[in-house]
Amino acid sequence: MRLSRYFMPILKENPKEAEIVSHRLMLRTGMIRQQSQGIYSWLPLGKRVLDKVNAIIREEQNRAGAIELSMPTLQSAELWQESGRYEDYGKEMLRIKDRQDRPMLYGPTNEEMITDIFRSSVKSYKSLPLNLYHIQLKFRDEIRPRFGTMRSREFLMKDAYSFDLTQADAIHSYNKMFVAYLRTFDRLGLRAIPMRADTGPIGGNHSHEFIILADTGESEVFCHKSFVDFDIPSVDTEFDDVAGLQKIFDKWTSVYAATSEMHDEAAFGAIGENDRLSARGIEVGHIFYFGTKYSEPMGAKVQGPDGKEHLVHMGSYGIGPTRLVPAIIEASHDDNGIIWPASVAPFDAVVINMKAGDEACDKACETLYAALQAAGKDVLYDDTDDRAGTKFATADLIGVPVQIIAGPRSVASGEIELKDRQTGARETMTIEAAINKLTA
Ligand code: P5A
Repeated sequence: MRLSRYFMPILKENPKEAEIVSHRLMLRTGMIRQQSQGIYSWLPLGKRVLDKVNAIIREEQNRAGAIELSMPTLQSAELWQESGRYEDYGKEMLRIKDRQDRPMLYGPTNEEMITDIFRSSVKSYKSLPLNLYHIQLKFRDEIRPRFGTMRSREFLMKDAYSFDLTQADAIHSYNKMFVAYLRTFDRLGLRAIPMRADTGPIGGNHSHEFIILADTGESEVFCHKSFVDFDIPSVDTEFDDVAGLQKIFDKWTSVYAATSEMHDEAAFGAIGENDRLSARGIEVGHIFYFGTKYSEPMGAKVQGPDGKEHLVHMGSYGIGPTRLVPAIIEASHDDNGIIWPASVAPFDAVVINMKAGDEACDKACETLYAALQAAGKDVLYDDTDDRAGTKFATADLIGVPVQIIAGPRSVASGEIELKDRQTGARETMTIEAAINKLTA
């Protein structure tokens, strides 16, 4: 992508309305734009990051055996009247009428809709286990939307829904998502701690929130420090291995970790003083097992091996991609801007032409740009006629992991400079060596 043709509306000043660093940086880099309270557009730079986050979520959901579909944002109130949640959900639900005066709503979650899809076509235990998910916009009319897309009214959610014949099978489905979440957050460069959590309007009594520790987090959390050393399940994890997954779950829940709603002061106090961590955190995921809470009122049953009808046991599993993007920034930035983990960086590298219009600089940059693109890399080419200082500041601000700096002096001797955004380390090398290094 040539910066001269791109749409990346960088702000020179720090936006006043932004209270936390991620919100400030997302506005300054032109990743997002507020359209009305708690409702955001994702501009091209932000959209690139969001897509990369979603791709990782999707890969790990698929690996765990979940199957992607797509459900609408608008739902009929009827389904929610069936489950009994239409009244219960309160003011957070945006209620709308269509032209025939039929009550509709903008979905805050999809338990009812997926249960309806399930009951309409699954009749036998032989189709189980089943886990269906989508990545779709939700709307919750939060009293206090704030911190940009961290807590917005319209937001993206990956929501998965599992269906099983028995409670034991449903726990295995829960453990699959638990493990998939550990892997997902790790690949996003985050250390997420699963914590016993309250279930609120979703329901059930077996639930974990996945929390990223951050001073700006909205939740108050309490846990044992040892989480930092726990191993992330490997890519070869066998998701059908019931005992194996249970072992991972048991390990990750073997020490104290709870959100404030579930906090047990006595259990926490029993931990040695040096091992106690009382901190703030950002909830990036939340998983629930709620048994037959929806299958019962909505009549979602399958025929079991005994020939009898059984209500299915369900769970639901959420991740907030539009919250994850600011959470990653909270965890990874410095005074100059964002430091993206390579896995979600909007571009793998930025080529900085220090003197656009200079024949040798242009030629060196075009060579680098073409070679890296041909190797499948996402490259931003700063071919604008801005001053070099502005270009460096922009490159640092948007946090692309590798900067390739081509100035007249180095290019004259066939060389460029590579700068690592995270460490600040610089290396001078030939253009060819740089291409080899970055495409290896
Ligand atoms: C689980 C999937 C649910 O809604 N039903 C389907 C269950 N869970 S939840 O905890 O309420 O939400 C799941 C995740 O969505 C993100 N999230 C938000 N992100 C941004 N702005 C919001 N207002 C918001 N509300 C929820 C969180 O990451 C949460 O863990």
